[in-house]
Amino acid sequence: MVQRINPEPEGARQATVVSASRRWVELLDGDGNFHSARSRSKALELVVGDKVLFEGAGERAIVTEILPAKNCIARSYREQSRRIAANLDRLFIVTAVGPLFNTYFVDRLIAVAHSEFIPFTLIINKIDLGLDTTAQLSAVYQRAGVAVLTTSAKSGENMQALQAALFEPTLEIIALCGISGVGKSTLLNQLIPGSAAKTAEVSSRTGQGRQTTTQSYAYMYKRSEAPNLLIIDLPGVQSFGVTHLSKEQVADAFAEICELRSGCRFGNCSHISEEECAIKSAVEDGTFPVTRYVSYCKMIEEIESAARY
Ligand SMILES: Nc1nc2c(ncn2[C@@H]2O[C@H](COP(=O)(O)OP(=O)(O)OP(=O)(O)O)[C@@H](O)[C@H]2O)c(=O)[nH]1
Ligand SMILES: [Mg+2]
Ligand SMILES: [Zn+2]
Repeated sequence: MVQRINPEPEGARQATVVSASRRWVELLDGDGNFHSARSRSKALELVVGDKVLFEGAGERAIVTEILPAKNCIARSYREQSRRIAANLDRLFIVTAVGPLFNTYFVDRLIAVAHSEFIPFTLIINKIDLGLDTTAQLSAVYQRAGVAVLTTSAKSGENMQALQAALFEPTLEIIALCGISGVGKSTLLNQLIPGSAAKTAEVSSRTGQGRQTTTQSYAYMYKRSEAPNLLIIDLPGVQSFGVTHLSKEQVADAFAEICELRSGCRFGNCSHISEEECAIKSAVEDGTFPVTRYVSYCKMIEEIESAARY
Protein backbone atom coordinates (compact mmCIF):
# COMPACT_ATOMS: atom_id res chain seq x y z
CA MET A 1 0.00 0.00 0.00
CA VAL A 2 1.50 3.34 -1.04
CA GLN A 3 0.33 6.50 0.64
CA ARG A 4 1.35 9.61 -1.25
CA ILE A 5 0.93 13.00 0.34
CA ASN A 6 2.13 15.72 -2.04
CA PRO A 7 5.48 14.12 -2.68
CA GLU A 8 8.28 16.57 -3.27
CA PRO A 9 11.02 14.32 -4.59
CA GLU A 10 13.52 17.15 -4.85
CA GLY A 11 15.83 16.97 -1.89
CA ALA A 12 13.96 13.97 -0.52
CA ARG A 13 16.09 11.11 0.74
CA GLN A 14 15.38 7.52 1.62
CA ALA A 15 15.50 6.03 5.11
CA THR A 16 14.21 3.10 7.14
CA VAL A 17 11.91 3.55 10.13
CA VAL A 18 13.64 2.10 13.22
CA SER A 19 10.97 3.12 15.73
CA ALA A 20 7.54 4.67 15.40
CA SER A 21 5.08 6.18 17.83
CA ARG A 22 2.08 8.21 16.69
CA ARG A 23 3.53 11.01 14.57
CA TRP A 24 7.18 10.76 15.63
CA VAL A 25 9.51 8.31 14.04
CA GLU A 26 13.19 7.52 14.32
CA LEU A 27 14.81 7.09 10.92
CA LEU A 28 18.07 5.53 9.82
CA ASP A 29 19.38 6.86 6.52
CA GLY A 30 21.69 5.11 4.05
CA ASP A 31 24.75 6.84 5.53
CA GLY A 32 24.05 5.42 8.98
CA ASN A 33 22.69 8.67 10.45
CA PHE A 34 19.64 8.80 12.72
CA HIS A 35 16.90 11.42 12.38
CA SER A 36 13.88 12.02 14.61
CA ALA A 37 11.22 12.83 12.10
CA ARG A 38 7.62 13.87 12.12
CA SER A 39 5.30 12.52 9.49
CA ARG A 40 3.72 15.11 7.26
CA SER A 41 0.24 13.74 7.77
CA LYS A 42 -1.67 11.51 10.15
CA ALA A 43 -2.63 9.52 7.05
CA LEU A 44 0.91 8.17 6.91
CA GLU A 45 0.81 5.29 9.35
CA LEU A 46 4.39 4.34 9.84
CA VAL A 47 5.68 1.10 11.29
CA VAL A 48 9.16 -0.11 11.99
CA GLY A 49 10.78 -1.46 8.82
CA ASP A 50 8.95 0.95 6.53
CA LYS A 51 11.07 2.59 3.84
CA VAL A 52 10.24 6.26 3.53
CA LEU A 53 11.25 9.44 1.79
CA PHE A 54 12.05 12.35 4.08
CA GLU A 55 13.18 15.94 3.85
CA GLY A 56 15.29 17.94 6.26
CA ALA A 57 17.58 16.35 8.83
CA GLY A 58 18.17 15.71 12.51
CA GLU A 59 15.27 16.77 14.71
CA ARG A 60 13.51 18.61 11.90
CA ALA A 61 13.12 15.84 9.37
CA ILE A 62 9.71 15.29 7.84
CA VAL A 63 8.48 12.06 6.28
CA THR A 64 6.75 12.82 2.99
CA GLU A 65 6.04 9.39 1.59
CA ILE A 66 5.98 5.70 2.46
CA LEU A 67 7.56 3.58 -0.26
CA PRO A 68 5.77 0.37 -1.29
CA ALA A 69 6.57 -2.38 1.21
CA LYS A 70 7.45 -5.87 -0.07
CA ASN A 71 5.51 -7.39 2.82
CA CYS A 72 4.13 -6.59 6.22
CA ILE A 73 3.18 -8.29 9.46
CA ALA A 74 -0.29 -7.28 10.63
CA ARG A 75 -2.51 -8.44 13.43
CA SER A 76 -6.21 -7.92 13.87
CA TYR A 77 -8.01 -6.74 16.91
CA ARG A 78 -11.81 -6.76 16.83
CA GLU A 79 -12.69 -5.60 13.28
CA GLN A 80 -9.49 -3.73 12.67
CA SER A 81 -6.18 -4.91 11.40
CA ARG A 82 -2.98 -3.04 12.16
CA ARG A 83 0.38 -3.26 10.48
CA ILE A 84 3.14 -3.80 13.04
CA ALA A 85 6.28 -4.22 10.91
CA ALA A 86 7.23 -4.10 7.25
CA ASN A 87 9.83 -5.29 4.75
CA LEU A 88 10.98 -8.36 6.66
CA ASP A 89 13.47 -10.77 5.13
CA ARG A 90 12.80 -13.32 7.86
CA LEU A 91 10.61 -13.54 10.94
CA PHE A 92 12.03 -15.23 14.04
CA ILE A 93 9.15 -16.55 16.08
CA VAL A 94 10.50 -16.71 19.62
CA THR A 95 9.10 -19.05 22.21
CA ALA A 96 10.47 -20.80 25.28
CA VAL A 97 10.36 -24.24 26.79
CA GLY A 98 7.75 -24.94 29.45
CA PRO A 99 4.53 -23.03 30.04
CA LEU A 100 5.64 -20.12 27.86
CA PHE A 101 5.53 -22.32 24.77
CA ASN A 102 2.31 -21.02 23.27
CA THR A 103 1.42 -23.18 20.26
CA TYR A 104 -1.54 -21.02 19.32
CA PHE A 105 0.57 -17.90 19.18
CA VAL A 106 3.29 -19.68 17.18
CA ASP A 107 0.78 -21.06 14.67
CA ARG A 108 -0.84 -17.65 14.23
CA LEU A 109 2.51 -16.07 13.47
CA ILE A 110 3.30 -18.85 11.04
CA ALA A 111 -0.02 -18.19 9.25
CA VAL A 112 0.66 -14.46 9.03
CA ALA A 113 4.25 -14.91 7.82
CA HIS A 114 3.21 -17.59 5.32
CA SER A 115 0.43 -15.40 3.88
CA GLU A 116 2.97 -12.62 3.24
CA PHE A 117 5.63 -15.01 1.87
CA ILE A 118 8.00 -14.11 4.70
CA PRO A 119 10.45 -16.94 5.52
CA PHE A 120 10.38 -17.80 9.20
CA THR A 121 12.34 -19.66 11.86
CA LEU A 122 11.08 -20.89 15.21
CA ILE A 123 13.38 -20.21 18.17
CA ILE A 124 12.76 -22.31 21.26
CA ASN A 125 14.67 -20.43 23.97
CA LYS A 126 15.54 -21.27 27.60
CA ILE A 127 16.74 -24.81 26.84
CA ASP A 128 19.01 -24.48 29.90
CA LEU A 129 15.89 -25.12 31.99
CA GLY A 130 16.18 -28.70 30.75
CA LEU A 131 12.50 -29.43 30.39
CA ASP A 132 12.04 -32.68 28.54
CA THR A 133 9.34 -31.27 26.24
CA THR A 134 11.90 -29.48 24.05
CA ALA A 135 12.68 -32.38 21.73
CA GLN A 136 9.02 -33.18 21.29
CA LEU A 137 8.13 -29.54 20.54
CA SER A 138 10.88 -29.17 17.96
CA ALA A 139 9.88 -32.46 16.35
CA VAL A 140 6.28 -31.27 15.87
CA TYR A 141 7.43 -28.16 14.01
CA GLN A 142 10.28 -29.82 12.14
CA ARG A 143 7.81 -32.37 10.81
CA ALA A 144 5.73 -29.43 9.58
CA GLY A 145 8.76 -28.18 7.63
CA VAL A 146 9.57 -25.32 10.01
CA ALA A 147 13.20 -24.36 10.62
CA VAL A 148 13.77 -24.72 14.37
CA LEU A 149 16.59 -23.38 16.53
CA THR A 150 16.86 -24.21 20.22
CA THR A 151 18.80 -21.66 22.28
CA SER A 152 19.65 -20.48 25.72
CA ALA A 153 20.20 -16.75 25.87
CA LYS A 154 21.22 -17.29 29.49
CA SER A 155 23.92 -19.96 29.14
CA GLY A 156 24.83 -19.04 25.55
CA GLU A 157 24.13 -22.58 24.36
CA ASN A 158 23.47 -22.70 20.61
CA MET A 159 23.83 -18.95 20.23
CA GLN A 160 26.36 -19.68 17.46
CA ALA A 161 23.59 -21.38 15.48
CA LEU A 162 21.48 -18.22 15.73
CA GLN A 163 24.46 -16.08 14.76
CA ALA A 164 25.09 -18.34 11.78
CA ALA A 165 21.47 -17.86 10.70
CA LEU A 166 21.97 -14.09 10.81
CA PHE A 167 25.07 -14.33 8.65
CA GLU A 168 23.05 -14.74 5.42
CA PRO A 169 24.20 -11.68 3.40
CA THR A 170 20.83 -11.05 1.69
CA LEU A 171 19.13 -10.39 5.03
CA GLU A 172 18.52 -6.69 5.61
CA ILE A 173 15.65 -6.53 8.11
CA ILE A 174 14.47 -9.31 10.40
CA ALA A 175 12.16 -9.34 13.43
CA LEU A 176 11.87 -11.22 16.70
CA CYS A 177 8.28 -11.80 17.74
CA GLY A 178 6.87 -13.76 20.65
CA ILE A 179 4.83 -13.47 23.81
CA SER A 180 6.16 -11.56 26.78
CA GLY A 181 8.88 -13.21 28.83
CA VAL A 182 10.25 -15.70 26.29
CA GLY A 183 13.61 -13.89 26.18
CA LYS A 184 13.58 -11.69 23.07
CA SER A 185 15.45 -8.82 24.74
CA THR A 186 17.89 -11.21 26.38
CA LEU A 187 18.63 -12.80 22.97
CA LEU A 188 19.11 -9.33 21.50
CA ASN A 189 21.50 -8.32 24.24
CA GLN A 190 23.51 -11.46 23.54
CA LEU A 191 23.62 -10.66 19.83
CA ILE A 192 24.23 -6.93 20.24
CA PRO A 193 25.94 -6.27 23.56
CA GLY A 194 24.88 -2.86 24.84
CA SER A 195 21.73 -2.66 22.73
CA ALA A 196 19.66 -1.77 25.80
CA ALA A 197 21.94 1.21 26.50
CA LYS A 198 21.59 2.38 22.91
CA THR A 199 17.82 2.29 23.30
CA ALA A 200 17.93 4.65 26.25
CA GLU A 201 20.20 7.01 24.33
CA VAL A 202 17.97 7.05 21.25
CA SER A 203 14.84 7.58 23.30
CA SER A 204 16.23 10.57 25.16
CA ARG A 205 16.99 12.21 21.82
CA THR A 206 13.45 11.79 20.55
CA GLY A 207 12.04 12.90 23.89
CA GLN A 208 9.79 9.87 24.08
CA GLY A 209 11.06 8.64 27.43
CA ARG A 210 12.47 5.22 28.03
CA GLN A 211 11.63 2.60 25.51
CA THR A 212 9.21 0.04 26.88
CA THR A 213 8.27 -3.39 25.63
CA THR A 214 5.14 -1.85 24.12
CA GLN A 215 7.22 -0.21 21.43
CA SER A 216 9.04 -1.88 18.57
CA TYR A 217 12.61 -0.93 17.92
CA ALA A 218 15.05 -1.99 15.19
CA TYR A 219 18.60 -2.57 16.46
CA MET A 220 21.67 -2.52 14.27
CA TYR A 221 23.55 -5.80 14.07
CA LYS A 222 27.00 -5.17 12.62
CA ARG A 223 28.36 -7.79 10.25
CA SER A 224 31.92 -7.86 9.00
CA GLU A 225 31.34 -9.68 5.71
CA ALA A 226 27.93 -8.24 4.84
CA PRO A 227 25.93 -5.02 5.19
CA ASN A 228 24.52 -4.30 8.65
CA LEU A 229 21.33 -6.06 9.61
CA LEU A 230 18.37 -4.45 11.39
CA ILE A 231 16.82 -6.67 14.07
CA ILE A 232 13.36 -5.56 15.15
CA ASP A 233 12.24 -6.38 18.69
CA LEU A 234 8.46 -6.60 18.45
CA PRO A 235 6.43 -6.07 21.62
CA GLY A 236 5.31 -9.21 23.43
CA VAL A 237 1.57 -9.21 22.80
CA GLN A 238 -0.62 -11.98 24.24
CA SER A 239 -3.25 -12.15 21.50
CA PHE A 240 -2.70 -12.11 17.79
CA GLY A 241 -5.92 -11.84 15.78
CA VAL A 242 -5.92 -13.27 12.27
CA THR A 243 -9.29 -12.12 10.91
CA HIS A 244 -7.49 -10.24 8.13
CA LEU A 245 -6.47 -13.63 6.69
CA SER A 246 -8.69 -15.86 4.57
CA LYS A 247 -9.55 -19.42 5.63
CA GLU A 248 -7.52 -20.67 2.64
CA GLN A 249 -4.46 -18.71 3.79
CA VAL A 250 -4.72 -20.33 7.22
CA ALA A 251 -5.08 -23.83 5.77
CA ASP A 252 -2.16 -23.27 3.38
CA ALA A 253 0.10 -22.35 6.31
CA PHE A 254 -0.23 -25.88 7.75
CA ALA A 255 2.14 -28.16 5.87
CA GLU A 256 0.33 -31.18 7.33
CA ILE A 257 -2.97 -30.03 5.76
CA CYS A 258 -1.37 -29.31 2.38
CA GLU A 259 0.14 -32.78 2.41
CA LEU A 260 -3.01 -34.68 3.35
CA ARG A 261 -5.99 -32.77 1.95
CA SER A 262 -6.11 -34.57 -1.40
CA GLY A 263 -7.31 -37.55 0.65
CA CYS A 264 -10.44 -35.74 1.92
CA ARG A 265 -13.74 -36.85 0.38
CA PHE A 266 -14.81 -33.29 -0.46
CA GLY A 267 -12.60 -31.03 -2.54
CA ASN A 268 -13.67 -28.00 -0.51
CA CYS A 269 -13.35 -29.79 2.85
CA SER A 270 -12.85 -27.38 5.75
CA HIS A 271 -11.51 -30.29 7.87
CA ILE A 272 -13.82 -29.37 10.72
CA SER A 273 -17.25 -30.98 10.38
CA GLU A 274 -17.05 -33.03 7.16
CA GLU A 275 -17.14 -36.83 6.97
CA GLU A 276 -14.22 -38.78 5.54
CA CYS A 277 -11.70 -36.06 6.21
CA ALA A 278 -8.04 -37.07 5.90
CA ILE A 279 -6.99 -34.35 8.33
CA LYS A 280 -9.37 -35.50 11.06
CA SER A 281 -8.26 -39.10 10.56
CA ALA A 282 -4.64 -37.97 10.94
CA VAL A 283 -5.54 -36.22 14.20
CA GLU A 284 -7.24 -39.40 15.42
CA ASP A 285 -4.30 -41.64 14.59
CA GLY A 286 -1.85 -39.15 16.08
CA THR A 287 0.07 -38.20 12.92
CA PHE A 288 -1.26 -34.62 12.95
CA PRO A 289 -0.63 -33.16 16.43
CA VAL A 290 -3.85 -32.26 18.27
CA THR A 291 -2.43 -28.91 19.40
CA ARG A 292 -1.80 -27.83 15.80
CA TYR A 293 -5.25 -29.02 14.73
CA VAL A 294 -6.94 -27.12 17.59
CA SER A 295 -4.89 -24.09 16.57
CA TYR A 296 -6.21 -24.41 13.00
CA CYS A 297 -9.84 -24.78 14.18
CA LYS A 298 -9.58 -21.73 16.46
CA MET A 299 -8.30 -19.54 13.62
CA ILE A 300 -11.01 -20.75 11.21
CA GLU A 301 -13.67 -20.18 13.87
CA GLU A 302 -12.35 -16.67 14.51
CA ILE A 303 -12.42 -15.80 10.79
CA GLU A 304 -15.93 -17.22 10.36
CA SER A 305 -17.34 -15.42 13.37
CA ALA A 306 -15.79 -12.10 12.22
CA ALA A 307 -17.43 -12.59 8.80
CA ARG A 308 -20.85 -12.97 10.46
CA TYR A 309 -20.79 -9.41 11.85
N1 LIG B 1 16.62 -19.65 32.15
C1 LIG B 1 16.60 -18.76 31.18
N2 LIG B 1 16.05 -17.57 31.37
C2 LIG B 1 16.04 -16.70 30.34
C3 LIG B 1 16.59 -17.00 29.08
N3 LIG B 1 16.41 -15.95 28.26
C4 LIG B 1 15.76 -15.02 28.99
N4 LIG B 1 15.55 -15.46 30.24
C5 LIG B 1 14.87 -14.75 31.33
O1 LIG B 1 13.48 -14.61 31.01
C6 LIG B 1 12.98 -13.36 31.50
C7 LIG B 1 12.32 -12.58 30.35
O2 LIG B 1 13.30 -12.25 29.40
P1 LIG B 1 13.13 -11.00 28.41
O3 LIG B 1 14.31 -11.03 27.52
O4 LIG B 1 12.87 -9.75 29.16
O5 LIG B 1 11.82 -11.43 27.64
P2 LIG B 1 11.09 -10.68 26.41
O6 LIG B 1 10.68 -11.73 25.45
O7 LIG B 1 11.93 -9.59 25.89
O8 LIG B 1 9.78 -10.11 27.12
P3 LIG B 1 8.94 -8.78 26.72
O9 LIG B 1 9.90 -7.66 26.52
O10 LIG B 1 8.03 -8.57 27.90
O11 LIG B 1 8.17 -9.11 25.48
C8 LIG B 1 14.17 -12.65 32.11
O12 LIG B 1 14.14 -12.85 33.51
C9 LIG B 1 15.37 -13.33 31.51
O13 LIG B 1 16.50 -13.31 32.34
C10 LIG B 1 17.20 -18.29 28.91
O14 LIG B 1 17.71 -18.67 27.85
N5 LIG B 1 17.14 -19.12 29.99
MG1 LIG C 1 11.68 -7.37 25.72
ZN1 LIG D 1 -10.70 -32.53 5.29
